[in-house]
Order: sequence, then C-alpha cells, then structure tokens
Amino acid sequence: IDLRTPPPVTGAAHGRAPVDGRPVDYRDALPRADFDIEAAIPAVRAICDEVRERGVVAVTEYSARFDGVEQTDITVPPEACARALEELDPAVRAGLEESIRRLRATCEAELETDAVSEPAPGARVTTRIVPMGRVGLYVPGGIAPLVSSVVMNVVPAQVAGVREIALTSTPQSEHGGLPHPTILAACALLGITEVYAVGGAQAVAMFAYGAGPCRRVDLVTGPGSIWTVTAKRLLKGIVGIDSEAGPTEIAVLADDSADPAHVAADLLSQSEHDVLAASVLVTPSEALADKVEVSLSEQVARTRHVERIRTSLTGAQSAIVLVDDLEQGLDVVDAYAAEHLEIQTVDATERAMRVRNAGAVFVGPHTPVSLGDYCAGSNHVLPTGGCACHSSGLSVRSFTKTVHVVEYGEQALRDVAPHVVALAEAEDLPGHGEAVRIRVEPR
Ligand code: HSO
Ligand code: ZN
Repeated sequence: IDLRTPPPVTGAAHGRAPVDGRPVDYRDALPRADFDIEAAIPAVRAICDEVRERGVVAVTEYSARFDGVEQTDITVPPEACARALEELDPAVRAGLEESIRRLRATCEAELETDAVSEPAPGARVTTRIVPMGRVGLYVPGGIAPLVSSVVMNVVPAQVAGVREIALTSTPQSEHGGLPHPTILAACALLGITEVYAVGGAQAVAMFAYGAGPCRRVDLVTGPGSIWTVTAKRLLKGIVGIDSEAGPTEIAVLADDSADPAHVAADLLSQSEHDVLAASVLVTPSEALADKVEVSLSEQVARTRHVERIRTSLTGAQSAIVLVDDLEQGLDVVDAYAAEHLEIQTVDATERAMRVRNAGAVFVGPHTPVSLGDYCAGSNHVLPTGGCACHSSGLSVRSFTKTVHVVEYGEQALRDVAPHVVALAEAEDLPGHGEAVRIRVEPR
C-alpha cells in the first residue's frame, strides 16, 4: 500500500519560513476527503422541502425509496426496544454499560454552574446554564450499526438535563423496517422511549420541522453520511446543530519511539469505517514511515473489510506526511485539525497539551482511538473536515445554552444612566436613552 501518494509534504517544500512575510498555511498542502456537500445540496434541499410540506407522508416515501422499507408508522414501539435488550448478547450489554458509566463520569465532571457577576454595586448579572428543551439524536445505521453512537449522543444530553430526548436511526429491511436491534437495545438500556425508524436527510428534516408523531426539536446532533451532514447544514438556524461530523479521520503524530504496528493498526481501524475515511501519519522519521507501510500491508490483508480499508488508505485523503521535526509536525496537525489525533512521541503529554485543533487527542502508547470510540469516557461524536478549528465534539455543553439574567437596583441604574444616554445618542437612538432617563430623572 502506497500511502505516500499524493507525494509526501516535505519540510523542504513546505518549510516553516514565512512566504511573503506570512506564515505557511499547511492546510493547502494536506489531503482531505472529497466530501462534496455543495454537490449534495440540490437533492437534499428537495428532500427537506418535501418533508416540510408533506410531513410524515414524505418521510415514509423516502424510507421506501432509500431504505427499501414500507412503513405504516415511523415510531418504534417501546416493546421492540425492550425485547431487543432482553435478547442482547451479555458481553455487548456489559460493554455498553461500561461505556455509559465512563462517559457519564466525564459528563458529570463537565457540568457547569451558573456564574454570577456584580459589575457595579447593586447590579447583578447571572449567567444561567439552561438545558435544551427537546433534542433529536441521529444514529447512523448505514455501513455498520453504530450502537456506541447511541451512548455518545444520549449520555451528555441526559446529564445536561434535557427534558425530551428523541432518537432516530435508519430503518433496516432485514429487521422488519426497524433500526438494528442492538441500537434499540441501547435505547432501552438508557431509558430512551421516543425512538423513530427514519434515516438520512429526511430524519434531520423530520426533527427540524416535525413530522407525524415527531414534534420539532430544538437541536439535532449526531454523525452521519453526506446526506445527513448536508441536511444539517441546510437546516441550521431552523434547528440547532452540533458540529458537522462526516467521514471519520485519524491523524497520528509519531516519532521513532512509536511502535509501527500500533500506528498501522490505528490508521487501519478508522479506515474500516468508510472508503472516504482519512488516515494520516505525520512523522519526521522516514524509518518509521517505512515500517508503518510494511506493517499496514500485512495487517490490511488480514482484516475482514479489506476492500473498504484499502480504498480508504490509498485514497487521496490518506497520506504519510514527512516533516522536518516534531515541532513542525505539531504545526501540521494543528493546521489539519483532525477529528482524532494521536500523539505517539517522546514527551507525548506535553505535546498533546499544546495541540489547539483536534476533535479529541489520544496520548501515548496505550491510548488508541478505538478505545475512545467505545469506552474511554470521552465522546466520539467529533468535528471532521477541519471543523475542529472552530467546533467541539459532543459534550454536556452541546446540550445547554446560557441566559443572562440582569437585575439592577434604582441607584445602580442612576449611576450608569449618563453612560447609556451618551451611547444611545452616539447611535442616534435617543429612545433608548429616554427609557433610562425617565426612570432616574424627576418627571
Ligand atoms: N470513529 C467513529 C466512531 C465509532 N467507531 C463508532 C466505532 N464505532 C467516529 O468518531
Ligand atoms: Zn471508529
């Protein structure tokens, strides 16, 4: 497997020396998946419009067309979830329980309390943390039934105190038009009772506009295919969305201290998701790069999903990037803003703490990304496509918002009144000043 196509980005060609006085933007040199949201917009807009206008009728038409299921009801009966939990493999149940326990511990530590400030005597501003009222969680059911994504969506919403949690996942013809039973079992385990069998863009539109039994939500979260990600982008504003989470990505910053077989196994693990998944190794060591390539060839041949993995690893979005040194490597991974970043170098912790852009960082030889996918206590719904430079992964904070509650006493208003009047005058909005003046000056 030649991961070095496109050609490696070398320090010589893309050094840190500023060009025209400006620092080099490594983003231009790094590969990224061809995840063409623009191209998907016309088709997805049509789906969203249909769902807005014709509601659940349109939703079920799309389920028939895209998922091959005939639905009389999009609601999953609670008994189906209960039954799926009864029939769940005990080892999978134990894994889910551990995953839930660890993520819950992190979410509880994330809980914030209201902040109170006193900007002046007699003046108080309280920043209240308020959970969203109703959220819609999307769990993809495409190539693989991502039961772990149920946990990753639900737990932070529950800990945040969201009152109504609805969850949807793709209907599967081989499961009688319901989502995969393991997904339903996880819902039962978490006490989620409002579950729908709807996938794709129509699921996001259902949550945004409401359709049939599903009332509109305040926020939609969850990873997805090009269709759901495009729908989230189109419907943002009508409904809140979390970050855009598209095809998965792993970047590994490694030096000679890393075990090449571990690096190869981790690159391979995320390639298993999708032909568009990106696996990028950034290293100053050609020797390591060589060994990782050899190890990849050996390991890929032994995996179950050889074709998918091979396509992902040899795609333009995957590469080995040779850098001058680890400092430049850190600049490169920061610019890339990977969904997942592993640091397998000497002084890994210190380096990890200097990373600014990544959905999540996995530190040292014993912390593979796939641990985080299931059971680390971290969240795996993370920003992809470079969005980690401005967005965060799912957390309790994703499911809360803040409200400033402002309260001034009479003297406090009197004290600040001249400033308000002056600023209002400067904006040619005298009515604004008057609303203060009328309270503090005798009539
Ligand atoms: N790596 C995926 C999450 C996942 N992996 C679910 C396995 N199951 C995106 O973070
Ligand atoms: Zn994964």
